[in-house]
Amino acid sequence: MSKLKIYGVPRSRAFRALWLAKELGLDYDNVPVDFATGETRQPTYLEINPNGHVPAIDDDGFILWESMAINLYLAKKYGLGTLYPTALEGEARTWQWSLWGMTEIERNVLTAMFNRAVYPEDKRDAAAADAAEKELQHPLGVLDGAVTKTPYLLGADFTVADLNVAAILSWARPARIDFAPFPKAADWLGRCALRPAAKAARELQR
Ligand SMILES: N[C@@H](CCC(=O)N[C@@H](CS)C(=O)NCC(=O)O)C(=O)O
Repeated sequence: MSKLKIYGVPRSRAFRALWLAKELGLDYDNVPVDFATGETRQPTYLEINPNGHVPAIDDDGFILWESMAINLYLAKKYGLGTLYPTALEGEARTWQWSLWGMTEIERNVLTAMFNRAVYPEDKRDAAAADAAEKELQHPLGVLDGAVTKTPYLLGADFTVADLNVAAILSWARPARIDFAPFPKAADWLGRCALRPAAKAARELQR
């Protein structure tokens, strides 16, 4: 049995898997494949993920890519009954929120972040960032409503559904998304981000 490998530098979407690995107390090796140097497009890495993206994992010979698939797999395998629900409905809700994060939130948070914090100042498009933030108003309202009813997305306890959405929204701070209209979502995001495993994963980004 070989140790779990998580491919991708911690400042990439590999952060999501690293945070989860820390929540689950997994013994893993982080292979710091860097998206910024073209390493993700090298033939050796393309054998792991033909898309040329990180993260990917190698779990004792089982190779998997796509950050949400990775987290759902790891949580179900190593956190069933804790971070991953046992009931079919809870599992479906976990998929719902994870897919929602990817389809309703991720692109617009990234657009805002790139145009407010990442691109060189002369390449930033303030209008694109503002439009992306505007698009986020409705889904962030949905999130706010969900965590008004219960402390976490699936109920009383933190699960991988929270982790997956909160990891995507970890870009909201550099993206300077205004959470004032969404106080419950802001509080929920703060609680997720303050978890020791989240802090430990952020430490890896330094
Ligand atoms: N949908 C994919 C997106 C992965 C992705 O685009 N990763 C970026 C880093 S955060 C990457 O590897 N970029 C390098 C490249 O495309 O060459 C996932 O969630 O895993």
